[in-house]
Amino acid sequence: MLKAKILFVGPCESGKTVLANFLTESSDITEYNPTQGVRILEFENPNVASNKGTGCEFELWDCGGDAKFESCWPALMKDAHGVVIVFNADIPSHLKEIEMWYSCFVQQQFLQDSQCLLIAHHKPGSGGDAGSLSLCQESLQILHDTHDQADKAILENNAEYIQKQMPPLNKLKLVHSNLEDEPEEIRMEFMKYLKNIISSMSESRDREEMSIIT
Ligand SMILES: Nc1nc2c(ncn2[C@@H]2O[C@H](COP(=O)(O)OP(=O)(O)OP(=O)(O)O)[C@@H](O)[C@H]2O)c(=O)[nH]1
Ligand SMILES: [Mg+2]
Repeated sequence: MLKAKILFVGPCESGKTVLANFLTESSDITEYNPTQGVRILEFENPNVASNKGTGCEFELWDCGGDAKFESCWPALMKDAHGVVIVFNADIPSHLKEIEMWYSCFVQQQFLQDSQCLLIAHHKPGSGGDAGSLSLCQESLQILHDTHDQADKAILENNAEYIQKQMPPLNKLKLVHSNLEDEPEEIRMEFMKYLKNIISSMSESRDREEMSIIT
């Protein structure tokens, strides 16, 4: 039985816990309760199997986004098979932060880009409330200060554009999640991602077996 460890990382309050609960059918949306360190959710999916047809188990590590947990990161990263970076597409500063998460959790761990998935999570009402408004004003100020094209795009909340402008992030798969309007879309995308992870794990296990007998 293959067992895959998948991390959910990204900025605070981006929706990691909500998404992790939704994808593992663990619990419904509640009021914000910052994840302290990590929560490990175990699940099996009958639709994802190895190339020999055996079942797979998953551990979804829902990591706290607060930088105060940085000292725990090495333990979280250890032996991870996949990294999902969740950010709130309506918060301009999140688009910049994803570079840091990618660098620490993917590049420095020598994971392949195919092992990483970017999720632009859309919360209902996000973008129109007072908090987002002040964030937009903040980035408007940055825009005035720097006249930078990238900041302009951040301000326009154009996740695709910004991703394309930020190599090496432009090689990553970017998907959108909107649990209110299109909940099945993200479930399907996540399933595809898990299947890819399992098939590369199966292949590397096969190679290992071959190398032993040859
Ligand atoms: N209704 C609704 N609320 C959401 C959704 N996504 C996030 N929220 C709200 O935003 C809050 C923060 O989301 P979390 O998933 O806890 O954020 P997080 O990324 O796990 O944050 P940390 O654990 O601090 O890193 C939630 O408690 C919800 O109140 C959504 O899709 N629908
Ligand atoms: Mg959380």
